[in-house]
Amino acid sequence: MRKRISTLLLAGATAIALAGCGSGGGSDTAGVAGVAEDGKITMGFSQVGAESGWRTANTKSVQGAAKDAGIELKFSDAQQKQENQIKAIRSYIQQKVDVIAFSPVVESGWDTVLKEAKNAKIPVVLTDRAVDSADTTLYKTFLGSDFVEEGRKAGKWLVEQRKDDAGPVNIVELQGTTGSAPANDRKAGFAEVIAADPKFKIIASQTGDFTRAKGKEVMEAFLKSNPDIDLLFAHNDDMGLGAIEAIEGAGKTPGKDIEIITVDAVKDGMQALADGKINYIVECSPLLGPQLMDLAKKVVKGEQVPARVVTEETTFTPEQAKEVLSTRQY
Ligand code: GYE
Repeated sequence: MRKRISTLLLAGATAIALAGCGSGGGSDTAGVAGVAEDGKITMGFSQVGAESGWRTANTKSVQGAAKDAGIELKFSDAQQKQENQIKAIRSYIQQKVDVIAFSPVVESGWDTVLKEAKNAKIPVVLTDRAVDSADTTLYKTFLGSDFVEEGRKAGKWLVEQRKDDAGPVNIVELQGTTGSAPANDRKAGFAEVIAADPKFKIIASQTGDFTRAKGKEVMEAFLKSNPDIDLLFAHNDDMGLGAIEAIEGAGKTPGKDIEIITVDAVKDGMQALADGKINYIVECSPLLGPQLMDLAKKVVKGEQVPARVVTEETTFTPEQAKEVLSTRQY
């Protein structure tokens, strides 16, 4: 028996060495035996939370793709708290996973824990959101959307729609989670484009933390203090959907009295777009799982990967939403 275990362990060690991977496999004997037989990779994944429809779809995509790729996934939900993500990453380092993937809730404050992963020779893949670390050797690659471009697309639609309008166009903005890459970048991209004409005025801008409840609450406050809102730019569908409730509650018609642009294009958002309550949606795809698993396999093998992998995305008008709604995956 002892001989069998040591043979398995040795075979495991060989498999790991052949794969060019310095770290171990699973944390128990079964995991090690798995490495021995089929070179099974263990990934530690720290998810932001479950704040939106986008996030739920992203979690499903990651979990499904890990299964399909034969990768053992250790998954944790940080409930939108950076300290929870740091704890999860430290625990993955301790468990000697083969690769760590995470979607950083905010951009700053990651250097220390990323250095710990690097010292333990565990490669890190950023997915969905970026970090602002000056040292880009702290992670192997970053897979996700171009959020600045998403903000620009929202701005371009608005500029085009209102080109014959003398203005002013009073805009309120529901920002995503404070300090997160999508909130920072969508805000910047949108502001850059609408700066072309001073008739566009952002009269209020606050975080709704990417949730429906917060989006509703902040929109209610906006409506109370600003009688003349022409348009809402919400950094995701969920906040826009919460805002729709607030607008209806105030006796106004969303999509008409107050136009709405959102980002994501999850099913509920697309339904509201088809119903005319939202006017335009910039797509942001949560289906990152399969690409993430491909990248993870490559970095574990020590293969070269591009420093940045950008997701392909489109935009939707109400007519386009009606066409694709029935086949929307998420
Ligand atoms: O837009 C939002 C989610 O990071 C792209 O996070 C993601 C964003 C997405 O909560 O709905």
